[in-house]
Amino acid sequence: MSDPGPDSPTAIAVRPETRGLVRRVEALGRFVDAASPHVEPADLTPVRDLVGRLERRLALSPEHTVVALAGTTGSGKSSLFNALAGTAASPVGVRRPTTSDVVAATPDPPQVAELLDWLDVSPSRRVAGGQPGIVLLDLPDFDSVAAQHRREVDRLLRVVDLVVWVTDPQKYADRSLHADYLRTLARHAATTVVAFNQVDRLEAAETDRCLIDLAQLLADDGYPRVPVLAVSAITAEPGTAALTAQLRRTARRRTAAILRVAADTDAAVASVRHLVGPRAVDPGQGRGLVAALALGAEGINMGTRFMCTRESPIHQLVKERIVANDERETELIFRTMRNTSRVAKNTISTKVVAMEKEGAKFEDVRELVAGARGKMVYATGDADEGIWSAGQVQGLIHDIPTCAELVSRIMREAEAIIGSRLEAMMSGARRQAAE
Ligand SMILES: Nc1nc2c(ncn2[C@@H]2O[C@H](COP(=O)(O)OP(=O)(O)OP(=O)(O)O)[C@@H](O)[C@H]2O)c(=O)[nH]1
Ligand SMILES: [Mg+2]
Repeated sequence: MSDPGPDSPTAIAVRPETRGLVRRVEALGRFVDAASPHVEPADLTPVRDLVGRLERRLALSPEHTVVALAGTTGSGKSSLFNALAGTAASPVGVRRPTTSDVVAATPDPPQVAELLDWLDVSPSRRVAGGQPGIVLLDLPDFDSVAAQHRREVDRLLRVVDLVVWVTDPQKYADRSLHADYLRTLARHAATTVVAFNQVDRLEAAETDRCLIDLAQLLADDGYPRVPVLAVSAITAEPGTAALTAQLRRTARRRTAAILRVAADTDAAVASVRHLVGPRAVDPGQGRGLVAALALGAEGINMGTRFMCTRESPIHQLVKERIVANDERETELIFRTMRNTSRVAKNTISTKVVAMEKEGAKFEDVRELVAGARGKMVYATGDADEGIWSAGQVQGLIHDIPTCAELVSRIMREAEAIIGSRLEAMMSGARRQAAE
């Protein structure tokens, strides 16, 4: 379970949960290499390209978040860009479409020059401005009369970390926005924000009605919990405060790039799954079930394993952390209180154990172990925010499948063990007895 070496293209000084992700992307690359002699090249090209892109993104300053302002022409992307960046770098126009080449704002463009080169932002269109940790992009419109605009938008939407869809009172139900973009990108819901712009043109009651309508459309598109922020790029009230705060939070968490890569990796794995035949026995899972049945149990406990499934409602980063952790990364807390509990090892659990050794009573650690703090781990994805549960089985967890895939895999493995390995042992024993 070692980090990639310093010469690896994915050698990045990042948080522990990213290790698992780096390994998954690298494994996907190895799969593509191994499969290429046996498969139509065209079947693998999209995944090969994706692996290259994901490795590059992880290597290029994943601590920065690339945020794209995207939307229909005239929704106010450039106006918002200027307001958020504190510049007038992106011309705002009355003749549509106005923006034809992407413009980028970040407080210190030379610091992220490589990232901007990779994004193919022309050096003459990089300006200083905006939030630390954010690379803000003003995109052309996707509904343009200029086909090149749409190609440019589609190219950038594949590589950015977070998309702010900018819409307005007239076009928020636009068919192309919902059918061509939002619905097809729903796997990136966790890294999507919607800015309902130009609310200065509406009465408060009208704004509320539109927001309810828009939230329903977004839920139908697969975005039931996406933040929808009412903003105005040109008037002080409500201004862009809500969007600025949202981007600040995004920059502070520094997780959008990781979440984005994780979602693309899941999609890539799903796209090549049909190329793989039934799997041989996976260490642990089917085996664990057979062993438990042999010992007299009626089933197996699958707490940590189900936490690490696609449907599990905990934060994607906690799932990535479980994949990255090995079996040694748990800890027993409350031993001294005769109420032992096994939890994921993190800064808090280590502190609690150290305090217990010094004779701490429950009162002394109460604040550290509070359930409310633990819940925050699952909500924010910050594995060090509190105490959270994980079993040693995490050492055997290497993926984030759907529950259906997981259960059928375990059953398949268990049946293979019982049907071939154990069955073969039986007949061997019977043969011996007959001799
Ligand atoms: N009232 C009002 N007008 C706005 C707002 N935001 C933008 N506008 C106006 O809407 C028009 C279009 O704004 P742009 O910022 O150029 O829109 P865009 O989305 O960048 O357009 P393209 O570059 O063509 O895709 C301009 O006339 C802006 O002044 C807003 O919040 N309120
Ligand atoms: Mg524009």
